[in-house]
Amino acid sequence: MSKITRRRLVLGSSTLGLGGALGGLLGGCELIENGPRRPGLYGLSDTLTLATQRFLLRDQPLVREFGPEAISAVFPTINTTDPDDPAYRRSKAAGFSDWRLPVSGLVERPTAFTLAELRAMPARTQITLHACEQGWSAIGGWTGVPLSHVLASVGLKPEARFIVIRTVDGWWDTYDLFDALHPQTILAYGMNGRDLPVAHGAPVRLRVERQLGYKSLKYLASIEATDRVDGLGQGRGSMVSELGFSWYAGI
Ligand SMILES: Nc1nc2c(c(=O)[nH]1)N[C@H]1C(S)=C(S)[C@@H](COP(=O)(O)O)O[C@H]1N2
Ligand SMILES: [Mo]
Repeated sequence: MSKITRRRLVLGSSTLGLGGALGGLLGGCELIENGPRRPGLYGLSDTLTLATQRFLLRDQPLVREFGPEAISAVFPTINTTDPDDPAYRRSKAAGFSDWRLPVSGLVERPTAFTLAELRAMPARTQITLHACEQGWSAIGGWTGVPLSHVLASVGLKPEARFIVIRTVDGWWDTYDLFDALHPQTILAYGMNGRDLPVAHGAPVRLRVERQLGYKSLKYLASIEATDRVDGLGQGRGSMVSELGFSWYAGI
């Protein structure tokens, strides 16, 4: 697993360099091989931004973690705060005991995990700064299982390059393995020492700490490993990219 990961990182960063920039200039604007695209100058600037960030962060440094005293008294909730979905409402009423998270696609052993199974996996707690593109930020403590652990437990196939995540409220986003396997990328079921509240994405949300808040999807419905994302939707890599946001929202 770690060998494959290293090879991918090297591959990823070399294709992202000059080749990516030139490709962008020539109008190809492919952010990563088989990855999302945006046309024209946006595509070019996406490519340069990602290439720069990936170079600077090539050793996968952790984002800053705070002590418990730094936790914000109020952590805003925005957009969906209680999904209006019959199956979700039923599951919520049952304390999410019937909830399942299918992990499928390019994996050896597709598995639908229960909340109890995720909780039984090695846990990580991190107190981090959440920055929303809408101009607010807050510090919260998140507990969950690293996505890398979940993917290792189902056996990510060598041809997998991206992780597609879909949510109960119809959001979807994609992550390349560089971000998906980052140690602070976790499937969080706890917040500030308690169960993750419904308003913050219960029973399980994603935390992708090195990107803006909109990449940290709430109300996870499924996880899928793929070798390309340029064929999904409009090829922009996520629901919010189709509304004009950048696929890569590194901070
Ligand atoms: N499924 C889903 N995930 C989501 C959203 C959403 O509306 N639905 N909003 C995003 C945005 S823009 C932000 S800033 C954070 C907000 O998380 P919070 O409500 O816990 O503060 O969740 C992100 N993930
Ligand atoms: Mo946000």
